[in-house]
Amino acid sequence: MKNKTLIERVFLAFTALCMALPALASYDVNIPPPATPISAQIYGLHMYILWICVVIFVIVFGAMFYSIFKFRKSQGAKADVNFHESTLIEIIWTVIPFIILIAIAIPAARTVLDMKDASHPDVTIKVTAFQWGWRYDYSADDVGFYSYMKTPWSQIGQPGIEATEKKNPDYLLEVDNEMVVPVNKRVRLLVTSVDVIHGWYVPQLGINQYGIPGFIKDAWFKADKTGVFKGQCSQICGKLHGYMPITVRVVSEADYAKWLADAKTKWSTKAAPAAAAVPAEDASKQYSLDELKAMGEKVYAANCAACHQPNGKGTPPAFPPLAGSKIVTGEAAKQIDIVLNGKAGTAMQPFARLSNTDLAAVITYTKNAFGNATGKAVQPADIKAARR
Ligand code: HEC
Ligand SMILES: [Cu+2]
Repeated sequence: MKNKTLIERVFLAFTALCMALPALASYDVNIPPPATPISAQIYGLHMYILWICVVIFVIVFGAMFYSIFKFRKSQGAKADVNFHESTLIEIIWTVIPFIILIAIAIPAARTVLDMKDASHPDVTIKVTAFQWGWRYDYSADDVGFYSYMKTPWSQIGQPGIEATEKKNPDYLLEVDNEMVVPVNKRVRLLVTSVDVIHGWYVPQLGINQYGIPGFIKDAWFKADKTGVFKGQCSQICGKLHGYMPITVRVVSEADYAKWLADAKTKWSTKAAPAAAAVPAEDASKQYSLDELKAMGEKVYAANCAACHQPNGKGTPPAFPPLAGSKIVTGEAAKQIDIVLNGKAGTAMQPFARLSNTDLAAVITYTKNAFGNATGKAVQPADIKAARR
């Protein structure tokens, strides 16, 4: 390195940069293409202000480098021009930035006002954030459902547990139940939270709205093309903040009607919540302890491990361990009650949406895993009997 000339060094740096470029190729440089008039406005503002910055940059740095180069000491330049306390210059450098700021403030204010005008919605969806997922309520249609990340832990891994599966293309951005909305309709979101502050953020729809416990904030969008738009929680909301993705599917009006009809059969909020979502199954079937344990392990990994951990040790005090838990090792009725109905005011939500078989399996699994050796099984019929 010692005897390299400046040219050689520049050449080396340039070569190294070129070699790094292919790694960058999979990243987009700009913000994603807008899908709503508001996000188009935001995109336009972003480009407009970027160009203002570019012009300022070129002028300021141009003048600076020109001066440094042209009037350098070795060329005999002397710092003998004094414009200290020049009224003219002070007026110029106050007025020009003032004009630039006004030129930015006017379109920015217009966009903010448009963003906040959630009036005359065609569809209203209540968005409830929680640790860690989302609930979408289409209240006018009596439809409500949860939306969770679908990426399995086997692709993510855990501290001390290696990921065993290859990552999907939509790794960490895939959800089980998408928010579905019709194209070219005004969709109003009422965003809130039941625990800590979350952020419902879908860049292409131009929305980044806090969900704040005890408050309802609104936001709106009108997608002008069909497609799938993805986002994530934008507020650091705790341990699994990175695992609460958002997917919005914009479909034609006909497809929306079809989806809504189907959603009403699956996720009606009019029917008793426990009875609403139970998948078809034979609840009178008897399983062996081993069958239940094997099925339950999968149900546990998909639904419970995020909070109670794959090893059942939880993360106390937020999430209690199931290993050695009195409720888990004790009589089945109490345990069925908390898993089926949840515990109000805590992150332990009702799991009534799972089938009787899945619930029997996961309860049996936790009774016989993590060192809990009860040897006891719970059958689907027990769950069915316990449903309110
Ligand atoms: C979003 C986080 C979360 C998920 C997912 C979750 N739990 Fe819980 N669970 C909790 C919290 C928090 C509590 C403590 C509630 C309380 O304060 O009593 C709890 C408590 C429990 C208890 C009582 C434990 C005790 O000793 O008090 C059982 C049993 C239980 N959960 C089972 C399950 C099962 C089975 C699943 C999966 C079907 C599951 N949980 C999924 C958060 C969760
Ligand atoms: Cu969050």
